Amino acid sequence: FAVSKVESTPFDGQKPGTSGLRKKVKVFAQPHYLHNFVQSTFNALSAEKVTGATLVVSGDGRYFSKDAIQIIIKMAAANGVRRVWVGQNGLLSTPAVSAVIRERTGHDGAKATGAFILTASHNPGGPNEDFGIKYNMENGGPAPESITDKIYENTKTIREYLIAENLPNVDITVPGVTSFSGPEGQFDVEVFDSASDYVALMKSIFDFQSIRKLLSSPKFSFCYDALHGVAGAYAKRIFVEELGAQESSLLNCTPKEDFGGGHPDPNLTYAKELVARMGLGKSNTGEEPPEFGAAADGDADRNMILGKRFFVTPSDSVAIIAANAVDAIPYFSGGLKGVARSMPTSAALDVVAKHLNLKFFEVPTGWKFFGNLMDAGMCSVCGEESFGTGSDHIREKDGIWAVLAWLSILAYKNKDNLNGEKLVTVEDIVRQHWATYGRHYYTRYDYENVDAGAAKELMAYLVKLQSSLSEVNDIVKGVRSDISKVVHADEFEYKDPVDGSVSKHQGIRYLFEDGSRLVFRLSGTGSEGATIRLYIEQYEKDSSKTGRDSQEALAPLVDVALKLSKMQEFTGRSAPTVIT
Ligand code: VG1
Ligand code: CO
Repeated sequence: FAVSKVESTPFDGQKPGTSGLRKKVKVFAQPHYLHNFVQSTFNALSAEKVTGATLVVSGDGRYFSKDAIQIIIKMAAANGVRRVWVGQNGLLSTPAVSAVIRERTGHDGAKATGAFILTASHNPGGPNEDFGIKYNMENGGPAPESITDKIYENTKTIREYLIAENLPNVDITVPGVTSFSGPEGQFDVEVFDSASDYVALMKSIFDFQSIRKLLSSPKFSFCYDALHGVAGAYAKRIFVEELGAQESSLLNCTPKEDFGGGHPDPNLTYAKELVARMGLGKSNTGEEPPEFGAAADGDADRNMILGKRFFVTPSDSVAIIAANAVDAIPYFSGGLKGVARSMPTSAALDVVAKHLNLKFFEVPTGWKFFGNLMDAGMCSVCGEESFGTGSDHIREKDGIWAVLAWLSILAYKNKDNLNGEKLVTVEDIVRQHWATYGRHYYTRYDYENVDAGAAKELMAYLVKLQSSLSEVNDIVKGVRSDISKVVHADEFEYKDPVDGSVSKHQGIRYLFEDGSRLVFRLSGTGSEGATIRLYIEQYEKDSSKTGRDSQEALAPLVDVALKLSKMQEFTGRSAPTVIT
């Protein structure tokens, strides 16, 4: 093949957000748009990460992925990359990409040093919906801010990119190696099975034998909804082939370019079919729900865990996994190195860390901040309120891992009980946890697609307000006299304990005397307008009061949050788009 230099001019707004660059397909499909971003990424990396390197390129299979993969292959070849690895049909979940970077050895002994992951995660897909791209590093984790800032700077000044225009399209539907020869030598594209490296890793972490036993118990029943995302490519292999679950326990497990027209976001609003099957919400199916249900997002890094007629908040989920990991999961049998959560995630994990005397970290939103801690051996289990849970087995959150973790806990709690009267259920485990550690009532209000200017004004107002506690408390008292005092408010700032880098403006926090918290931040993953997220949390230690309905328990605090932020005044919205 030959290398062409193509002239180009910068596009506005190619700044990677919380998790890469996400835009409408129509934006990505413009001539040069994807090319500029990919070249800007190559230019942001050190030379040895490009020249002669091995890169992974794949994603959740959403619309435009196939075109994007061919473009990136041609640009990689032109930039001197030695090998590109592609999951069969271009499919690799985000956690599987992380695993492939860390674990896989190529047919010729090569190891990968980075990846382009093609996904917009939980955002809808299709010609009129979203596409996304992000770069992951040698450790298998998202590029740190130092790199994403550089990429953004490069996108603002780019004048040309390199591409092997006459390189033929590679057939990515069949595993195998295709070799080409270019001006600098050989270039290979290796297509491989999307699941095998990831499945092997899961088998090395969990006791599949005991999970298999649980799943085969007549008293246990299981259901998994991939929402037509890439998790489907793993669910069949792991849950059915390895663990013996019934094929009929899998919902929407055929990956689709448009996620069947749905919103591949595993929460009570969007995972409608699963929610109904689990006996939650209004659309009860009338049948006896399964004991356990779970869902994933488009790229399979998120998870929602449900019991029969019971929802586990993600903040509780990570705390419960941390509390049980050493007993229930062989990978952790030597103990946990530490635990971490993102700032808006509830403090349920903090309480576990204190009880178990574990190192604890609070980081800004987004998985990239956990990676440094893990690389330094300071953190084993971590999570976010946004349905993200994971561990140091890779450097991304991991949806299927979380399900296997819960199945392991259930298997452990029931190990002598599989023929007994009644199984210990998901709900039992959560209620037991609350009884021991107290309960963090928690909810998140999302105001999606708000006018960007209005959202900025609201945030600026809150930043200003935050500096005067007396003013804040006057407002709080005026709304509800039965709410405790705000004792601290700030804009969250994080200093990475490993490399000392500082991340500012990570959300505004109002901390109350009784441990309650209100957090406001702007989303960094949307593709249109702005999304305001309001996180509301209240701690209840008294075990006689941990069984309330959470929306009801939090109503007074919600009231305070909405008035404090003048939400309706700024946004014109009387209600959030989504409540989780
Ligand atoms: C959201 C979540 C955040 C998560 C991020 C990426 O970001 O709040 O916790 O890490 O999505 O998840 P934001 O900036 O919109 O609040 V995924 O599954 O979209 O890669
Ligand atoms: Co995701």
